[in-house]
Amino acid sequence: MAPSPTPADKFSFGLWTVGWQGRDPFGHATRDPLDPVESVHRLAELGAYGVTFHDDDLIPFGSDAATRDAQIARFRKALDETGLVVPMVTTDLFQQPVFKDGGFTSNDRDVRRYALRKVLRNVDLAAELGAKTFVMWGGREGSEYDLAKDVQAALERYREAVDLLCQYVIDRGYDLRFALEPKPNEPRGDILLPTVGHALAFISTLAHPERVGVNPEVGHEQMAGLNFAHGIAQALWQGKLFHIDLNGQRGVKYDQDLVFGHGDLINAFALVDLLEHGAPGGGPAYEGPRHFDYKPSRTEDIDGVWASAAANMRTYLLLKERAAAFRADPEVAEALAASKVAELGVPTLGDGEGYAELLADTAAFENFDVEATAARGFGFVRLNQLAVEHVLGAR
Ligand code: GLT
Ligand code: MN
Ligand code: MN
Repeated sequence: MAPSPTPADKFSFGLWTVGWQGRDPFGHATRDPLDPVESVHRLAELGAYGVTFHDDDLIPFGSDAATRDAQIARFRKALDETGLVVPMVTTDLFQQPVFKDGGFTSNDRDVRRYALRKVLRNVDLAAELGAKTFVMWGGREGSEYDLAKDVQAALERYREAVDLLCQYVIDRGYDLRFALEPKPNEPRGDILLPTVGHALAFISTLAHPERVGVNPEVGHEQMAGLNFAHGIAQALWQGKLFHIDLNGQRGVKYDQDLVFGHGDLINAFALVDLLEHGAPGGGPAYEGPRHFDYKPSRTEDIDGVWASAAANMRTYLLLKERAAAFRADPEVAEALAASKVAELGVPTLGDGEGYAELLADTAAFENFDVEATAARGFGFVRLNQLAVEHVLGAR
């Protein structure tokens, strides 16, 4: 039985995803522009619950106030007609030539002030539409030439910007949190806050760290050769997974933004298992929107766009089904136990034990059978094969 998405699944899409016209550095657009109102209706028909956007996706950059208001009103009407919500809004500080050296971290101070004003206005719109998360992808915050960018000063300016935005939402009483989206490179040669780990470390320096989390994207971590499920696990463990961008990527190369699962499928399976069930040791599951940030390939026509949007949700639901079957399989339970996966959830020290008790425990060292323990296998390969067989529908 093919699972079909419903709003309860909390699937959301960016307007810039289905709306991507296929323009790339080597070729012109292959598809016509999509009206955001049309996208809202089609996404709702497909079973999505939410739609997200950059200010400039909805309101063309440079629009006058009347055009802006009219466009927002049309969009709101489509939301009301379909019941779609706007769980997240994001900011475009990368497309316009003025941001060629970044927004918050441009060497040009006037650009930084302009960027902040643009974002503040968009934060108001996000709050007005009921968004709970404001994503910031700093794709232009970076450099190509090491000597042209004082990275420490850039990080100071980044922090200054995020602190100001946090203060603004606090003073306005908005129920809105920020999520930083890491990416290692592209469009800049090197982007600041290139991975989940860098972003988490940066957040710990902020004036209001509780207001700021991460929005990791599958392909962005994989572009750096990193394990996405590991990054997500750490973000969850630190209470920082405010939002997520699901898509597919095949290895260390340009940002592919493929359909979810069309890259590393086994890692996607582990990811869905983690998001849905939390960690085996009791770590939290993910409650937020399942947001797809993909690009319908340039080879597809408009029917292919909607087929690819549906494919993201279907793949997620299939993996969710497979993950539930994996968890319910007695042989998997046995393999997990043999691999001692749950044992990692047991604290290394006993209740009330400190180093004095550990030093006094001869079983821990003097009488510990190093050779016998070293000779025992963990059985991880058997466990992984069971996962592969569940993914393939062989069990
Ligand atoms: C841009 C980028 C995405 C980000 C968007 C949010 S912008 O499309 O490629 O990964 O999530 O700003
Ligand atoms: Mn991407
Ligand atoms: Mn993204």
